[in-house]
Amino acid sequence: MRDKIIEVILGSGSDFVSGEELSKKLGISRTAIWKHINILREEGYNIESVNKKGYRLIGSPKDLLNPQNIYHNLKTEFIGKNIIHLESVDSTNDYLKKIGNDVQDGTVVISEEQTKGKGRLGRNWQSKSKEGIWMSIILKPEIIPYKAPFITLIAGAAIVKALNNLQVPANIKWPNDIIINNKKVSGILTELSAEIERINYVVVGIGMNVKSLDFDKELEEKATSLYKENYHLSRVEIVSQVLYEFENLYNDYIKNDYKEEILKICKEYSAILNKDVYIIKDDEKELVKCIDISDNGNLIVMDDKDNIQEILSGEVSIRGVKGY
Ligand code: BTX
Repeated sequence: MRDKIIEVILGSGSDFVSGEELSKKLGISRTAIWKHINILREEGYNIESVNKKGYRLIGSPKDLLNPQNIYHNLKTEFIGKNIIHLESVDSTNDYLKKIGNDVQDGTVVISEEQTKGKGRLGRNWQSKSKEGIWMSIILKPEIIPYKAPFITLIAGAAIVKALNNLQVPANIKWPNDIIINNKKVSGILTELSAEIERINYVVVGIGMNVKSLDFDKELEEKATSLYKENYHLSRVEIVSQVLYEFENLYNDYIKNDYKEEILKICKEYSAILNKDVYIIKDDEKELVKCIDISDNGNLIVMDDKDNIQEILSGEVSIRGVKGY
């Protein structure tokens, strides 16, 4: 939609385009136009607006996720030292997996758009152009493969920590969703390439809705974005903070086998601990109470007969009793 707004404004050269005209041409309300114009301004477009005349484009953008902008802000040692920035790709995870053996540890791929963004269990991840952060990190840790799923928890802890540092009250819905106001703002997809005893690489995919104001119908109820929740943050700032927090927690785990801080964050910012949720596996749905997260990162729950179960990430979905 914002591309279309720019197209119409650019097309009128130095003439103003009224809000009414834009609204008619694009089939959305004047309030929606005004919101999109504000986002374009935060992206660096200099758009003049004059009462009773409308809008006119004066200057072009600076808030892009290009590597130079990110390197400038980044305080990490190895993660994000090599960034590949794409305009469009099927999936940043798939892209990185194709070049996985040839790129350095900590390489990050960021795309403005994904045409086949993936969630877990073959699900789809909506990734519209410039609306969010769609990125993947490749890691080459010398650990045994069964320790890799914990990296999803590290990513979740890093994202909530970064967002809370930026004054966004985000929580983790174990194992891989980040939510605000009970709606999903971010998701993590970890994929592994390994042999029996050793890991070739792990790809951690992070999707975060930043500017999206409109979601496809089936997502409207359960998805949100930072802008929709009135947190107007720059994508460059978020990427830098998430990578920084991720590297610290990841080094704790890989170099020092230290998990306490990660588990502490996962518990403190959990959206489901001490709550009743449905555990969904295949076609079965069971109501349980979430009690704890184990040292291995598994979810400990109690069923209606007071039996304690340990749930492994990767095999189930979780639904809140009230809504998402
Ligand atoms: P998930 O399986 O937990 O969530 C997928 C579900 O979330 C979908 O079935 C849909 O209901 C909902 N959904 C789809 N798109 C969005 C969205 N934009 N916002 C909120 N909810 C949505 C979560 O999987 C893991 C997502 C990882 C995405 C990143 S993006 C970079 C990397 N590349 C890639 O292909 N995937 C990862």
